[in-house]
Amino acid sequence: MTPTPRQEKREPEIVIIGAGIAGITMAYTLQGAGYSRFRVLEKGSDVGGVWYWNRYPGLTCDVPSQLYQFGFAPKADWSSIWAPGPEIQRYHRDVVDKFGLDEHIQLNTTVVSADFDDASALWTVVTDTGETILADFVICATGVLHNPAYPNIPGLAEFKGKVVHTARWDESLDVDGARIAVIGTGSTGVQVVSALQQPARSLTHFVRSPQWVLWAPMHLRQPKLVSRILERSPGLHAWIYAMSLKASAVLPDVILNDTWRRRAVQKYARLCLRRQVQDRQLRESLTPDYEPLCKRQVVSGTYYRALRSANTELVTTDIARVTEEGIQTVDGREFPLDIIVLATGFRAHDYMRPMRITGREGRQLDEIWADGPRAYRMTAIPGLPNLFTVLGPNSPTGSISLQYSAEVTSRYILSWLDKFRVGEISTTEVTEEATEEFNREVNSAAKTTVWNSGCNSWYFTDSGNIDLWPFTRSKLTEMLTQPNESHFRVTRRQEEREAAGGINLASQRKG
Ligand code: N01
Repeated sequence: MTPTPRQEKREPEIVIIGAGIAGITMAYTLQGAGYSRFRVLEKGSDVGGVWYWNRYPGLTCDVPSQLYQFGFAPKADWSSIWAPGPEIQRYHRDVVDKFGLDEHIQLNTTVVSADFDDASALWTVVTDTGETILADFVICATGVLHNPAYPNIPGLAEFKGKVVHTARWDESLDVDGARIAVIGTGSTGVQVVSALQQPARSLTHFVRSPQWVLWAPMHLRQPKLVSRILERSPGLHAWIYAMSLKASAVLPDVILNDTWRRRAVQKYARLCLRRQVQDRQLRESLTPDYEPLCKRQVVSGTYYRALRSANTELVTTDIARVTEEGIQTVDGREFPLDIIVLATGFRAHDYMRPMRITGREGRQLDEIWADGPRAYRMTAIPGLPNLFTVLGPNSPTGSISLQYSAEVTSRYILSWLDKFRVGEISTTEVTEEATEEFNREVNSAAKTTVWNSGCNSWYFTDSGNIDLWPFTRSKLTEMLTQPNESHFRVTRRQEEREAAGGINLASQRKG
């Protein structure tokens, strides 16, 4: 037998950043594997991530709730087939309570920086509360749709009324009888227009690029009988969840392959517009100049109806400026307003920003990502040892269940942590070559997807890459089942210890 160097066995200190879908999943996975030395730092005053931050009127999940839930925490009694935002937010809180994860979660805590020390192989995480935490591993679960994008429209700051971004909704805002403008027509814009049309005195929807909108009965309730049956039969519930996941494989298929299935969905999108908008001029204004499914598909049962209402106007002329009184378009038209709602989306590729991350040999994340975000299999970044992301770059937003993806990624990260726990490794860092190869494969596969069929969308990074998962769910599972050590630079603990001359692992509280 080859003698192995003496290695210390101990549980790693872990910091998870973010308590949304990804952070909760990671925390649940660690707890289930018997880890206890982990902390989840969350900048919001509750868990839930996007479901905590987004509270705009009309917020609904356009993915059926029996699918949009954690595999480890099935909820039998969703109120609706497509549950409203507040119910989904409550679900995340309930999951945290149910599994006793709260003791690990520190709310109202923004991470300012994370620095890796080469000598000790430890991360130093600094928060805005003045705390300094030493950790063996940092797991960034900071989400994709996290930083709101504010448009650069001249005069916006001078507007005398109220300006609100949908991702930072002001719950004290009185919309009843107000003259409201909504800018933007993604999934959010369409939902908020549908919700504000009735209470508003007038509603003007400013649309720069119209979207295809698939009709679905979004207000359909989940029958009480179904809830009771699912509650009493967990086995059946688990089976239905598994079947729903399996059936959702149709989505990547439609995205990746130009088959009759894709064409059928596209035909349905065109039919929805033709059937619901009889007015020829309005229909023309609402007709996108790109293929259905090119952007993140919008689903709504009420948007076209809201636009047909007497108090609502669609404006596709470009906005010239915002004045003190309202919006002026480039043709000189003035729209007097009380409220401007910015449904202008997110800086989707900012991920962990604005926190400052410094990796091996002082390498900054901004430097590593100078040409846009890139990771190995959504989770590892060259230059950043012992740091992983859950729902990081190339996550399958819009094609595969995010919860499923977070669960698979968390288990993958756990495999690395286990290697640390048993003393097999001290640090692990993905190689530049493996990351490059993965990204080459992604970029090549993304070229032939429907996302690349001729539209602009938040899927594209500034360098023109599509920051999504252009493969199937089985490929995702396969890539994240077992770490491939040949894709990583691994160091052993004894070597590190000797280099550092011994380290003290205690978390420190400053001030
Ligand atoms: O943001 P978006 P979103 N002047 O980026 C327009 C998820 N989501 O918040 O296309 C005028 O899609 C911009 O116009 P254009 C889902 O993944 C899920 O709606 O750039 N307009 C566009 O119309 C979704 O994809 C649910 O020409 C400006 C809009 O703003 C993602 O969130 C619900 C502008 C932005 O659309 C983001 O959706 C809601 C300007 N200066 C959201 N700047 C579920 O139900 C931007 N726009 C699960």
